[in-house]
Amino acid sequence: MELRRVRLPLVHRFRTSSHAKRSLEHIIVTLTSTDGAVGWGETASPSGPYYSAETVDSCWAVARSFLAPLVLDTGWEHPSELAAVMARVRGNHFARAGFDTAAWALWSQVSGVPLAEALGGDRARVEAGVSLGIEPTVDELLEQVARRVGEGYRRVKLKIAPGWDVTPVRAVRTAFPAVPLHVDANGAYPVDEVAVFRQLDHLGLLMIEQPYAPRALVDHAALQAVLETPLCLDESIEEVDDLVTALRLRAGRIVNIKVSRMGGLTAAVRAHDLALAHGIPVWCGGMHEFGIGRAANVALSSLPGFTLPSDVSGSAKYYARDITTAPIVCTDGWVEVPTTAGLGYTPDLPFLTSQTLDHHTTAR
Ligand code: OSB
Ligand code: MG
Repeated sequence: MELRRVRLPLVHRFRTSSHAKRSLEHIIVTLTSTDGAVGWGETASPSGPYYSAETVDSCWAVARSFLAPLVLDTGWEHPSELAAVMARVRGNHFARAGFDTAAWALWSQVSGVPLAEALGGDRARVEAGVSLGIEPTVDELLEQVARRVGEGYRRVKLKIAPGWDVTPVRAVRTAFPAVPLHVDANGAYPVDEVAVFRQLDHLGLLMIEQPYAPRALVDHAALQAVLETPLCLDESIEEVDDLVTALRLRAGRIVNIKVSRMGGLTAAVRAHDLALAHGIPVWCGGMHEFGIGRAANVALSSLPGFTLPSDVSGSAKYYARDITTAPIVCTDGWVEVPTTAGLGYTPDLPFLTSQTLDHHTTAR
């Protein structure tokens, strides 16, 4: 097992309600079986604890001290068995996701089936949306939207925050009346804020993502009851059990499923299955993944319940050069699902090595 801390510069600064970033550091997990088969996974935690409690340092520490020995000492036939053992570690979903995705990549490689098929996917290509950060001015935001719509992206998501909401969103809606549009607050609003959402309710949005703090499920349910626009939960859904609670409370009508936030593909597929059984549409969210995590997101998005465009933009939206030999490419708003065994993308080892800040190897 190898763990690498890898840094890539972002082509464009990305600001959310909580913070801004210019480069990202993710952990790349490699699992090599005794007969030489290889599976790659990605832990895509942000550096700081603003999206969730995890950080790249916490992931690195938990991966080295707890997950690496646990994974290496576990014999497994199917990745879901490994996920069940890793669940002994509470929380730390981003850290677990790197190992879980590497196990799925290894398993699909050894089984000779594409990862998407191994997960239950049945689409040849997936619809891509794009997530746009908070810009210094409305004009700069309009430029970003024009550029991405021009590239063919099939849905645009705008980050909002108190003080940057109705005005920029209305400006985008006016300039692009037909573009499927949604907003994401990353939980930045106090639970007594309703007026802003009533105004956004008139702008023909596909959804309003995570208006309130993650645990405020009762408040999300109260807001959903007075809005036409569906609420979408992101940060609130870390466990499949959180989805059970949210469904029972009617806290939202759409779910963003993230591989990282759920702790891997195993849990992401379970959340998908539960949402599908309840008639709740889902889409795949992103954490600005490098090529390895991005490939896992594409595979997941091919499952039947992913009926809304996912945040699976091409690598070029974030990185001048990705860590895979071929970047993920979005053409006219679609990303092809690989048909070869395993992940379908190969790491570019020399480039990966050149971007690696720290490296840890363990073997049994
Ligand atoms: O809320 O979806 C989010 C990025 C970092 C943290 C949280 C979020 C995001 C994104 C980026 O919106 C989506 C992507 O990877 O393209
Ligand atoms: Mg979100």
